[in-house]
Amino acid sequence: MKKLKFLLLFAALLMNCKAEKQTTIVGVFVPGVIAGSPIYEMMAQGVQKACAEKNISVTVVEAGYNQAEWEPSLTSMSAGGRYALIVSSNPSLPAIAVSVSAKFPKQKFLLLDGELAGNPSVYTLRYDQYEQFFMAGSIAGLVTMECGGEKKVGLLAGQEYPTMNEIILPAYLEGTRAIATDFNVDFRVLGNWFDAGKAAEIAIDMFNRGSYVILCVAGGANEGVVQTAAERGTKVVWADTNGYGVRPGVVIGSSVVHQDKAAYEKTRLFLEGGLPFGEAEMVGVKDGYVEFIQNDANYISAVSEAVRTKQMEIVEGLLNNK
Ligand code: RBF
Repeated sequence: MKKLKFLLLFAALLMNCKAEKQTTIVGVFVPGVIAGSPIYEMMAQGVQKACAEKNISVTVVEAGYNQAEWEPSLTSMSAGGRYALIVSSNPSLPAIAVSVSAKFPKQKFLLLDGELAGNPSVYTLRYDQYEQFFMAGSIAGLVTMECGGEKKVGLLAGQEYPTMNEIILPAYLEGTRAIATDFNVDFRVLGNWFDAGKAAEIAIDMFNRGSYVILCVAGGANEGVVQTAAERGTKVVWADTNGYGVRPGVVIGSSVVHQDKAAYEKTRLFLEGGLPFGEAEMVGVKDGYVEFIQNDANYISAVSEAVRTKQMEIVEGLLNNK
């Protein structure tokens, strides 16, 4: 009898283990920290929403700002074989995932805001950031022209990376030149995604050297630029999420990507068995994933009607493929 009880207990334990192994878990790998970086916050929200609908648990791993630790951290996350899918975001992730994938080919990755085609373990979705930052440039140009300032706008980047140098900066410049052909961009690099104090110092210098508007793409450090602009009576263009509420009257543009929607839809597609691994997609304004937010009360009160009308024409031009 004692032996039977022991056997039953052992069998129950085994079944329990098996049940646990079969549970699907989705992992979110944050290359940085969520706080202050809405692009990561949107990713986590979208994945959580899709998984909640299917009763699937999600584990969020924040890998921190030391980029040398990202690959070892993603490797150990993959090595456990625990996650049916790992979701991450930023243009440096595809290369890291490829090298992890060589060691753990069964691990599947959904990578947002990055691009890689042809790896059977990786699906990527990026946004048309030419459109996103062209609209950021046009609003910066329009607001600068209206205040009668020098034809110069600022861009503060967390760091330099190919998408920044080859798409974001050129698109921003082109956007200003759609307003006046002799605009220039004062481009600065912070060197990290968190130091708001240093960002504020750089912003003071940029405003002193004639920029009236700064676009900030520096994650948690953006707050330093906003603070400086609020003190100086100058302006900020916000990227990725709706930033008008960050400092009403100071933020005069929000050029966003709907990464929450993309993360939700693609995670759901994965859970339904339909995510096309090996493919790389790009979505833009016409698809509804890139948008310049115009219907916000803080935009309407911060920006004149004349400027808003011109900006609307530019946005419509992109929608009509002009
Ligand atoms: N954007 C953020 O908002 N926060 C970050 O911590 C952050 N880290 C990044 C790290 C690397 C290596 C790269 C290439 C980009 C990073 N970005 C970050 C930028 C992000 O991918 C995107 O380009 C911008 O948010 C503009 O949409």
